[in-house]
Amino acid sequence: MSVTAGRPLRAVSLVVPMFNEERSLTHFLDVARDALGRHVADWEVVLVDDASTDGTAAAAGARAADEPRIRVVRHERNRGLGGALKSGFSAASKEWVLYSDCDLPWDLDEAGRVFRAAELTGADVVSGYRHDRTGEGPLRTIYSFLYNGLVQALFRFPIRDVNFSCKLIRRSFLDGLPLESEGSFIDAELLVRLRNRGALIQQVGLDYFPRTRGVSTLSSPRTILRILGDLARLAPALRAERRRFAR
Ligand SMILES: Nc1nc2c(ncn2[C@@H]2O[C@H](COP(=O)(O)OP(=O)(O)OP(=O)(O)O)[C@@H](O)[C@H]2O)c(=O)[nH]1
Ligand SMILES: [Mg+2]
Repeated sequence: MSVTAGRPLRAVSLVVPMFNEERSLTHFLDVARDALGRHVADWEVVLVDDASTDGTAAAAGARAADEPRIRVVRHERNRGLGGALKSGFSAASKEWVLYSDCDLPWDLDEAGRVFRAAELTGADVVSGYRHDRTGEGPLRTIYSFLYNGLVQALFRFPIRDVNFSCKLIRRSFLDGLPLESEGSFIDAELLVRLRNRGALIQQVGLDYFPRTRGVSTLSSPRTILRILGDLARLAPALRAERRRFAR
């Protein structure tokens, strides 16, 4: 692959948070292996099983036994999306970390475009956004719109789709990055802290496919309340951090 700026991404860790994904996992890994094989020279998949209660652990273990590039990190108790991502980031060993969900909300073959955006622009972070998110249903579309607006206003940050699970991050920016959220505020905290530290962030539009396998677990009122709690708790520190790094 030749590029006009930067250099082709050579090594990528794909980090995948999972809770009760036995019905999605096999298909996800088949798609991921093909896509990564096409677009990067050196890859691994880090599956984070957040104390699933179905057959996820067994299915993940079986695939890892067959394919040394697939690794499994297991939590003894359910921590939430933030807890899982932090474990996955710590376990990831490659130069770039791509985070995505197990229910394939975007075609992983599009990772080629995501990698290319980093190569062309020299970005440290590429964050995907949904061209059209109305497939989530009207209520969640409204929640997403309000949440994105809140994060944009509070942190003066023109990010289009905070919670979409397509984020490519240069590993050196993750090393030593303090991340506190254990729940779904992690996406906002992660992006804001990276921006505060001067990471160059590019955004790439993607087609969005609502879940077709397994059950939805992150759209509950409990998840939303946890996001708002973390937002209230962490916003002052995140805003102060921005001013500190700007000096
Ligand atoms: N670590 C962790 N991950 C979870 C938890 N619940 C869901 N996930 C994972 O987070 C990703 C997104 O979860 P989804 O249930 O698809 O949430 P969503 O994308 O907001 O909603 P739908 O796509 O409509 O189901 C998937 O890979 C899940 O397996 C959890 O309690 N802990
Ligand atoms: Mg989903």
